[in-house]
Amino acid sequence: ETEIPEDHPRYASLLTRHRIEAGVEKGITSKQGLIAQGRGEAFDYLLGERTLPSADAAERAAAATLLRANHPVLSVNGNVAALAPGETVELAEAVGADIEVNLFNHTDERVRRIADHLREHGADDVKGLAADGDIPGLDHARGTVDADGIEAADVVVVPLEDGDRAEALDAMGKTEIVIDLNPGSRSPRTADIPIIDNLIRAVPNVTAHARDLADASSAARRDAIDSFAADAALADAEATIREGAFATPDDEIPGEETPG
Ligand code: PTJ
Repeated sequence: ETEIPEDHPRYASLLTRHRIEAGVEKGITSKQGLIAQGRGEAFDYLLGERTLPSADAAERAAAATLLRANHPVLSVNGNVAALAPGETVELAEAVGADIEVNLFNHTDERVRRIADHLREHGADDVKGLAADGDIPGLDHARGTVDADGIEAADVVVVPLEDGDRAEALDAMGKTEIVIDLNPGSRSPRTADIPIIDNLIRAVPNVTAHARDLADASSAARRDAIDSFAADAALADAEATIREGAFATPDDEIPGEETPG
């Protein structure tokens, strides 16, 4: 194993890759997850590998929405488990949410491994193993959830979700918070609160906002939700990509160098 020097310009990106690779080796992340990560990285590069102010506003709105929810659930797949297991557990604790393993390429074996991995990172109860509920409109493999988990939830956080499931969850009337680096993807476009940011930065920032808002007035929590506009946030991320993609060295975006 090569140690990545912390001052390497692409330190965060290389660390992220290493975590995904380790996830595949442990049987937590699917091989498709490697491809998904590559796609995400390309968008992160174009966004400047930072949390846009519009994404920060989405993260604050997400925190307020989770605090207000009766039954919030954080959905975890193979990429989330590899990239941010401890951070996901912390967010669940900060907002009083359930954690449910819900996979695109479902195997019982991987659900169990991810649940174990989350418990190793401090989760005490992990849902997704009962598989006694469903999302109407999806075939069995894609639509299986826990009856007392995602099926019963009023607010769901679905990071890196596929478009069909995002739409089916929306049709069930759930308030959806989607974390996805691609502002053109169907899932964030379906979401009530699209967070166009890297999962690695987004999850801890939602937790930080939740801790801040937990001590704030109910008016402050309401304002975090009311002042957020999903369409404007998506448009801002898209404009940032279009304008910043091939910026001149004068307004160079961070993380310009290629790995190696
Ligand atoms: O573990 P499973 O079986 O549930 O599978 C999970 C993946 C992610 C492999 C599966 O859902 C999948 O194939 O997803 P897609 O269709 O490739 O979509 C992944 C989306 O997440 C893309 O829009 C990427 O831009 C985005 N993405 C990838 N990595 C990150 C990300 N968004 C935020 N943070 C990331 N680190």
